[in-house]
Parts: sequence; structure tokens; C-alpha cells
Amino acid sequence: MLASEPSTACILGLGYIGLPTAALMASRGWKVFGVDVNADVVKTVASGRAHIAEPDLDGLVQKMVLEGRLIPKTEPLPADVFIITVPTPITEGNAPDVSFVDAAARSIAPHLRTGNMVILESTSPVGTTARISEYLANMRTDLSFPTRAGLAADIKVAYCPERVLPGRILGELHHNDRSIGGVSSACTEKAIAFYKTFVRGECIRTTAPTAELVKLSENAFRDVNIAFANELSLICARLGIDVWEVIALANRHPRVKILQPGPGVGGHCIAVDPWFIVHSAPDIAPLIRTARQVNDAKTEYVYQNARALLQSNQEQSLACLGLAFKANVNDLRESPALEVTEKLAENFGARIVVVEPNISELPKSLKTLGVRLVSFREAINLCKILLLLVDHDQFRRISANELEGKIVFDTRGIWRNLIVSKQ
Ligand code: SAJ
Repeated sequence: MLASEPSTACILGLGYIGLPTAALMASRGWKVFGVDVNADVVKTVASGRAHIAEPDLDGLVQKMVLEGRLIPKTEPLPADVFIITVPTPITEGNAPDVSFVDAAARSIAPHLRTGNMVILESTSPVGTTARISEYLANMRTDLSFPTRAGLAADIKVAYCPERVLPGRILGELHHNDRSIGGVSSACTEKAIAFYKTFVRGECIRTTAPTAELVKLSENAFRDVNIAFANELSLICARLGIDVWEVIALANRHPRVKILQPGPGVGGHCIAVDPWFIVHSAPDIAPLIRTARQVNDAKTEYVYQNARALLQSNQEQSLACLGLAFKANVNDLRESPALEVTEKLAENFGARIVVVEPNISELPKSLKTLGVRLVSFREAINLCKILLLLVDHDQFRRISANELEGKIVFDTRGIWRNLIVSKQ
């Protein structure tokens, strides 16, 4: 860190982005107050552990807490830089819910001093950064903010989205390029100097609304492309063609890169963020909206087909292989695998067993329906029907012999060379 740089930061929200960012900044010389409204999270971090499973995070958190550089708190404290990394979910009607961002802004308002910077990292609808600047200006009339005072404002406000991939968060936080948009150009410059203290990727100047839309566009782009693959998988199933072979061969074209079909799209980002764009311009976003619907419909398709297999094999059990939203993570949020499993369990109860190597306990919703969590080997011994929902590495370690005599529904195509799979 440069000697002239400010040295204390306060990060609001110790989740998938906040905690790794706090630990990484602490390791680059910052004194970081890590704030979370959940006292259990604060307690876990204070004991030197990460409450989320992410490679290398536990060790780094432990080291930074022990060295006194990462200080977990339930309330914000005065700092040079405030970074908001709280969740921005969607409502039942697919509208953005920015109430956690507003609450975080409210909580830092009393601590702001001239020279401070507020950075929003949460994925947010276009206009949120300027709105937060106004929100703070109304709470702190003794200070000036860039939406009203421009370059000379006492407080600088900027937007800088994260774009890290769960499973590779620490490395990507350090190496990914960042789009950084201030409410004024002075805010942008100050935010760039800040990120350069711990990011090795390029820090690129833009405006706050552009940076907000860049983040949403990245995830909507991926969602639309996965929807294409999922739609293709339905077409191939009807025509009796192996979709994975079609994609592999089409991708030999130098300008074609089709993504992979699956049981739908999960996680807290790609299944959510496109709705922020649709919400901001509903009459002119039919493609983005339809992609969401296509991906959600794929989950229903998988459920209906698995249900039919159970109905036509009355005496048999079915193993749901994987609950996580994607391969090799323990995150079950917005997981299509979990959704399919819950619906099957509601209808078939104890005929369903689950294998999820990344968790030690089933979610309550499944436990109460009589579903058991078993090992991969046990599931193969117990069940005639195997429903592959997540492409965890462990599920790749199986031989053609072990699949013999099984009814296999492989939604990820990882066993396509072992059997004639059904997508
Ligand atoms: N999926 C498919 N087919 C594919 C690729 C993914 O069905 O070909 C599914 C996955 O199984 C999963 C979902 O899509 O259910 C999302 O997985 P992902 O690995 O594509 O993305 P996330 O949600 O883990 O992280 C994304 C990333 N965004 C992009 O790649 C554009 C990440 O860089 C962002 O930082 C993150 O969202 C975020 O926080 O917004």
C-alpha cells in the first residue's frame, strides 16, 4: 500500500464478496472493519473461520483476524473508505430489492467525515449509486456529496461491481479487471487509486450508471447463452439427437461458443441479475426476459421427466446426485437441483435419496420429507434410477459397469460416453 493512501476500511456485509474482499485488503496492509448484521457470522469470523466454503479463504481469514488486521463487528465504525457488499435479491414479482443497500447506507451515514469515500459493490439497478449519494446527502446536510457538489464534494461516491466466480473468488478478486464508475470524475479517480492498492487487474474508468449496467449485462449475457443451450437440449431430445455432441461439433466453428445445457440456472447472480435489466425497461427487453423463462422452464422439464421415471418404476428409488447450484461448491442458493429434489421429495418422500458431497446435513425442507443424505457409493447400491443434477468432480469417477442396469437421467452430459444419456 502507498504511504499516502488511507489505511482503514469498513466493509458492510461479510458474504461471498465482502468476506474475501475484507481478507484480501487486510493482507495488502489495510486495517479492515468487517461488518455484518448477522451476529453468528461475526462470531464465526472473529474465531478466525470463514462461514462460506471457498478455497484458501479459511486460512487467510484466520491469519488476518489473528494479526488484528481484519476486525469483525456488528456495527460500522469510522473509516476512510466504506464498501457496501450486501445482497440485492429480487422480490416475488422479479423487481430488485435494494433494501439491504439502503440499510447499509443508513448505518454508515453517522460515521462519515470529510475526505471519506463510499463504494457500492452490490449488483444494483442502474441509478442506485447516484440514489445512495442523494440518500446520504439528505441524512448528512453538514457534508457535501457529488450528486449536488460535483468535483468538490466532501464525500466521494463510486460504483465498482465484483465479477468473481464462486470457487475461484480470492484469485479472481486479485486478478480480474474492474470497471469503476464514480458519481463525478473525482470520485472515479479516487476509487481507482483505492482499488489499485489490492487489485492487479486493470482498473478501467467509466461512469456509475455504465458500471452498473456492465455488471448486469455480463450476467444477462451468460443467462441468454445458457438459455440457448437449454432450448437446444429440448429440441435435441425431441429429435432424438445428442445435444452435447451437437454443441461439441458446433463449437469447432471458430466463432461459435455454445454453453452447456443443464437443469436450469442457479446461484444468486445469473438467475437474478437479468431481471434488474428487464425491470428497468420492461417493454424493450423481451430477449432477456425470455431467457430467464427458458432457463426456469428447463428446471420444470427435468422435474416432470424424473417424476415420470418414478411413476413408471413404482418399486424403485431415485438418487438425486447433487444439490448445489453448480459443480464443486456447497452453495444451495437458487439451485435448480435443490428445486427439482424438493418437488420430487414432496411427491415421492423416502423413495428419494440425495448425494451432495459438499454438505454434511440436508436442508430442513428435505429432512422433513423423509429424504436421506447418502454417499455416492451408497446411492449406486440403493437406487435403480440415477438423476445427475450437478457435475461435481466426484460424480465423474464412475465406470460404465457401475451404470449397467441403471435408469440414468444425466442433465449435465458428464456420463454421455459411458451410456446413451437423456438430457
Ligand atoms: N450454467 C449452465 N451452463 C453453462 C454454464 C453455467 O447451466 O454452460 C449454470 C450453472 O450450473 C449455474 C449457473 O449457470 O447453475 C451459474 O453458474 P456460473 O458458473 O455461470 O456463474 P456464477 O453464478 O457462479 O457466477 C457468475 C459469474 N458471471 C459470469 O460468468 C458472467 C461471475 O463472474 C460473477 O461474478 C457472478 O455471477 C456474480 O457474482 O454476479
